[in-house]
This record gives sequence, C-alpha cells and structure tokens, in this order.
Amino acid sequence: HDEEMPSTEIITLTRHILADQMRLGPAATGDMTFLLNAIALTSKFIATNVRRARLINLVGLAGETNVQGEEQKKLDVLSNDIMVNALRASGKTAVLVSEELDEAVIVEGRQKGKYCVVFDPLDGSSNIDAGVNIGTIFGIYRIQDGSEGTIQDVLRPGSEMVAAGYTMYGSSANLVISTGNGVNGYTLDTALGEFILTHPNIQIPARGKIYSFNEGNSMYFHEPTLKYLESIKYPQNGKSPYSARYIGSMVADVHRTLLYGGIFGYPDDKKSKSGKLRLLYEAFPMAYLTEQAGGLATTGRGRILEVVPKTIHERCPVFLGSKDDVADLIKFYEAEA
Ligand code: AHM
Ligand code: MG
Repeated sequence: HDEEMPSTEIITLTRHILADQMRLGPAATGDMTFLLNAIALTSKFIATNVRRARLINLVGLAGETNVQGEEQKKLDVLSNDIMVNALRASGKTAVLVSEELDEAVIVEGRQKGKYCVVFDPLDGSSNIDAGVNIGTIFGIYRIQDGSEGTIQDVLRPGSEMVAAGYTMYGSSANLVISTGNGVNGYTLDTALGEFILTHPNIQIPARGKIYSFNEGNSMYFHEPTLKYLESIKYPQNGKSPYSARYIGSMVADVHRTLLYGGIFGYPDDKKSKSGKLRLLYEAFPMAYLTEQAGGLATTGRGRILEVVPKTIHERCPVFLGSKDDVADLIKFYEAEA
C-alpha cells in the first residue's frame, strides 16, 4: 500500500502573513508581519509556560490584585510581562493596553512604532488549576495620522482595528487570527516551533445547535435574555432544543462557537450593569473575528464593533456566533425596546 508522504507544502503563520503583505505590494512595510511574528512568539512562550506550570505547580497566587480587584495568578503576571517586553522590543508598538495593567504603556524613543496592541495576556485564569483551556486575546490598532501614540489611539471602535486574534492553550496551542480578510487558524507544531495553517478561512455555520451562557446567573438576567434562552430550550413546532456548553473560558467557548456554530453570551444583568467581559481586549477582538467569519456580534442593542470606548478597562455585554442564532436573540431585544 502507498506510504504516506509528508507534505512539503507546509504553510506557516510567517509564510501566510508574508504572502498577505506581498499582496499589498510595495506600499506594505512589513511592520505588521513583524508585529504578528512577535505576538506569535509570545504565544509560544506562554504555551510553554502553561504546560510547564501544570507540571511544576507554578500555579498559585502572586499576592497582587489587578485593576478589577480579582486575584492574580502567577501565570497572568508572567504572561503579561512576556507580552509587554516582547511587544516593546519589537519596535513596532506605540501603545499597549493589558488587562493586567492599570495604565496603558506608552512606548517611547527608539522602540516606538505605529501600532497599538490591546490584550488579555491570559484569559480564563480561574481555570488554570483544573487544566482547562485558557488563552491570550489581542487586538491591534494603527495609530491615527499625526498622533504620537496616546490613549486616544485605542479609545476607538473595534471596527477600526486592523487585526485581532487569540491563542488557545489546550491539548495543542491554536492561534486564530484575522487581518481584516477572513479568519485563519494555526496549530503550533512543537517539534518545528512553528504555527502551521490548519484551519484556513474559518466560516461560522449560519445556524448552530449549541448555546453557551453562564445560566447560573439567570436570577439576574434581563427579560430578553431569559425569553431567548427559553425559546431555544423549549422550541415550538417539533424542533429539538439546543445543547448547553459552557467552559467559562472565553477563548475556548468562542473557539468552539467559531468552528461548530451556535451562540455565546455574557449579558449585562441586574447585578453586572455592563456584563463582565472587557470591551477593548475581550469583546472587540472576538467580535472582529466573529464578523470576519460570517457571524454576528451584538450587545443586544447594537453592533459591538461600533461601541466607542470611554476608558480602557470598561466592560460590555456580549452575544456572538452564528448569524441566524444571534439574529433570533436580537429580536427579543427589539421586542423589549
Ligand atoms: P478573566 O479575565 O478574569 O479570566 O475573566 C474572563 C472570563 C472569560 O474567559 C469567561 O468568558 C468569563 O470570565 C467567565 O465568567 P463566569 O465565571 O462569570 O461565567
Ligand atoms: Mg480576561
């Protein structure tokens, strides 16, 4: 029988974004390619540390509290340091906003570049001890014409991002990214140390069969959320109810939603007036990817990508996923208005 020949047409992340850059012609400087490579490197480094942490029990409290007053794990601190250092050293960034840092980092002097990166270095960190998937989320803006790089360059709607993505640290490390031209997924080949294109042109199915909400908060939920959930759990005209899947790790829940379809939601409710997720480095990048994959992302009252941030750490209600499913949810919000 035929022996399987290894493919010699391996498409790495570097090759893919380089091809993207070449398509833009001589106008492209390669800065974005360089920046994305720096981000990919930080993901490899964090992936290694996440794996090692599970082995040597690095997990534990660092004894510090972050802006939101949550307990910070050692791995969050480490991942944040890895990203800030690498992004600054890349020479391509001007402003950095991290979930772990109170203030934005303004890059000065020779290291200053023209991009701003907003990121959650290690999202879902409450799951670390249980070995559940966690991830890094990032979004990229280009500084505005004439700007030296200030906080104003990131207080802009998500639709103005030039790229967004996440890396999920699971059984393998998966990097999913969009530069505004569709969504591609890469898997880290640990032997090569390269992200290999494994999920080209990800498209969310128009409708799914899964819903992903923390229903433990139901007693706080507003009417439209409750009525929508009711409609998919007790469907009329003989349809089957949706399945529930909630990991509690945004990267993992969104990753599944992109691949299988359905709806992910973290609504605002009577207790959390703006929901829980952060607009800049959680809601925007995931909304950007969802739309690029053919889905919808809404606050229930409007398109997430059109929200104009007032502060860097503000929160935002999030519903995203298959376009038909999200459209169904929006109807319940419109009925309320
Ligand atoms: P974190 O940034 O403190 O890790 O919190 C964000 C996480 C998301 O990954 C996830 O979607 C959400 O919190 C889960 O929240 P809850 O435990 O309230 O369901
Ligand atoms: Mg987070």
